[in-house]
Amino acid sequence: RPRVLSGIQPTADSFHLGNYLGAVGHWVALQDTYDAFYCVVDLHAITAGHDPRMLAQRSRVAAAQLLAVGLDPERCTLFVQSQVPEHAQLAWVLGCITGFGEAGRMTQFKDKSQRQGNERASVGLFTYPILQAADILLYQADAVPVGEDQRQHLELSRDLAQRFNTLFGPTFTVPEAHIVKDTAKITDLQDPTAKMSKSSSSPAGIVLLLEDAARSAKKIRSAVTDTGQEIVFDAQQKPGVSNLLTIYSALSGRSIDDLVAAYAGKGYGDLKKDLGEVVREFVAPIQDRTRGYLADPAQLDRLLVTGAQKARAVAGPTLRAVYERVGFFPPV
Ligand code: AQP
Repeated sequence: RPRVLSGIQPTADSFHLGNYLGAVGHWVALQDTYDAFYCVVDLHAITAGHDPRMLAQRSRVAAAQLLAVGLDPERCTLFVQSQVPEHAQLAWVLGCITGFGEAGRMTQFKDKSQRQGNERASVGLFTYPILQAADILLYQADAVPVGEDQRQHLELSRDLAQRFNTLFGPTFTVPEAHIVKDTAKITDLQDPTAKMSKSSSSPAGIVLLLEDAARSAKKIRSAVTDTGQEIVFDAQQKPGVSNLLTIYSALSGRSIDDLVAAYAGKGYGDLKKDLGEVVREFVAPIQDRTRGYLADPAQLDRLLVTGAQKARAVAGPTLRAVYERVGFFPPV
């Protein structure tokens, strides 16, 4: 079976709808057709400053949400990145074949370092995409399901795989991005041209899976919509309404055309009110199940250790091959 890998950062107390619709929702579907590896990338989560008292619990909450949305440890390998040391080990090697200028062209680094103030941005934030390449290449992933914001990082992973293979001999599968166009960029409710984002959206711009659904409904009611009154899908001219239609369609399974027809002659208020209800129905069972997994943290931690062991069984041989090719002693 072809292999898939993806990861999510435990940088907040909940995933948001962009994370779910752009990536995590697809992970669930891909479990059946791929040999699937999914990780909570806590090494990535310390690149922009973090609270050590919160990190382990956030990783647990992230894993619980992944299980709650439908990842099944019998059908996929779910683990926490820091429990698989091969990620950091391979990242070092890949960093040594990455150009400084090449890494400096990553737009996410430019945006985030600018927001933090260039002097304060860490070297870890700079090398983040190299660690991401290691995450992917260790598992010989064929496909990587991510949102549109990760496209450039995926290109770097492909370049590094090809470069390593050329320099040291065939070692890595060259991965493809798996980006589902319709939901690849869910936008901020308050700024519908920007992506919905944990770090840059205001609380009013972002709908969290684990927040009170009444709060989500309120945010949706206050979402910035466009001039005019007609409910039509036009991402250029009407990004606000189009974003709401995208979310509505993805969560309800109804097509955009069907929704546009159903709301003909109705106003933005109707659409927003109904979407609030759709979100409520969608998140209620996820919240219940997440609470269920978090009620037994020891069991959750055991499940993640088993996942890390399964992951290491694949990552270990890749790292061993890399060590041999570059001339290191074998890992012990
Ligand atoms: N708005 C989005 N639309 C579609 N997909 C999105 N993803 C993130 N935002 C959107 C996808 O979610 C996955 C997990 O990404 P991550 O752990 O890197 O999360 P993130 O990037 O920290 O999430 P944010 O909210 O975008 O935070 P910032 O802005 O801090 O980086 C990825 O596949 C991502 O594409």
